[in-house]
Amino acid sequence: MHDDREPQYQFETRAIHAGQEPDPETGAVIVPIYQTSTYRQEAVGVHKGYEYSRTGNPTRAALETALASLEGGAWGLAYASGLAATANVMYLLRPGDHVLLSDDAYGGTYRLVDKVLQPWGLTYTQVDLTDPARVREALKPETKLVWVETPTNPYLKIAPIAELAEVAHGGGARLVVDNTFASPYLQQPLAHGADIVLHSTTKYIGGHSDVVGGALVGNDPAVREILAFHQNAVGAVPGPQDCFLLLRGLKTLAVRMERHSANGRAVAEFLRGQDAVERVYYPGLPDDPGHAVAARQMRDFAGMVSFTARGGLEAAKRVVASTKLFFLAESLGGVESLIEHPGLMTHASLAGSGFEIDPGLIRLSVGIEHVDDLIADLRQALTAGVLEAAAIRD
Ligand code: P1T
Repeated sequence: MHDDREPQYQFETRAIHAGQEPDPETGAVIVPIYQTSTYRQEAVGVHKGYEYSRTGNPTRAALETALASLEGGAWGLAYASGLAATANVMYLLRPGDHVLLSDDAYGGTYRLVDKVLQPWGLTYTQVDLTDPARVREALKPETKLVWVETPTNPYLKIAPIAELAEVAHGGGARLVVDNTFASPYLQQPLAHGADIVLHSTTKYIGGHSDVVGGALVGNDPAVREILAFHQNAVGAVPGPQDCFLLLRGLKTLAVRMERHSANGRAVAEFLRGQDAVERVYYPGLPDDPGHAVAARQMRDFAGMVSFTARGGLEAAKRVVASTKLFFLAESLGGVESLIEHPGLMTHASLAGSGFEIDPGLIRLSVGIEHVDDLIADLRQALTAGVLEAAAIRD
């Protein structure tokens, strides 16, 4: 739970200290990896607060406290993946309930709702969540959740969190904000009225592409009680080694996000000046449609940049195969730069949904390498990719 001693400290300090007191037994300054499945009891029910590691583990508890502190929430819960966290929220729903989902949502979130929960009795509507009026129109009496990513994956659209919270609450629904693309350093949705914040901690929070994890943070103790019950009852919990890696990642989150944001902006500006590029999506560009709202609710704009290559699918496939520093890979938010083709990779599950991704779209996760090297890599890949595609067409 949230540690009342921490709020006086700034984000950077809490990232290093919240929930991470030196080990009382040994003085170790880093929270140990409590690699244990169970805990000895003095007598039945007499113990030090831990019974079994699915229910609770001290390394996980430290991570949960730190995440709650960084999102400004009263509680945090950690999961084995972002989708495990998503599923855990969905267990709040019952057959017949309705969810409003972004028209631009992570493919795996869409797949869970469409392929797993819909057959089980959930209904959903996809809507442009950047426009609160559209959301108000789409609300039904049985709408229980409004599920928003901001920035969205992969078009980096920006939804106004405070306005959406008002609309959702007016309709008797909860607002869940997937904050994966911003990180708690850049955006804290609870402060704008969100009920639950979700993270794929696999991404910026872990920051080093070496762990898969998820998290939920909120304020309402009644919601925590149900979700913690689900966390234990369903069992998709992270192991202590993964929690250790996430705590380690958290300590440098602030400085990493500063560099991701600076590099992301420089890459977006570079791309915008290229003939081989048709359109750039980056909320940090002053003329981006989401810029004004993003500037209001985010500290900076992170390192995710999407763009369409001139020449459509063929050009995009060649560009993503031509970078050397940007690895062609799914996922995002690590220190190393990645490039991918959302239509064929991360969002392939949208095929047939009516919300398919533009086949010319390329998504970058701009890392924290030197920005000159990153731009040089993109320059050569664009030249190679778009020329090759043009040669094939001619
Ligand atoms: O991969 P997992 O930790 O289960 O998280 C799922 C998830 C949830 N929300 C958002 C916004 C995400 O981007 C993801 C995972 N996304 C990718 C793997 C990707 O490359 O987009």
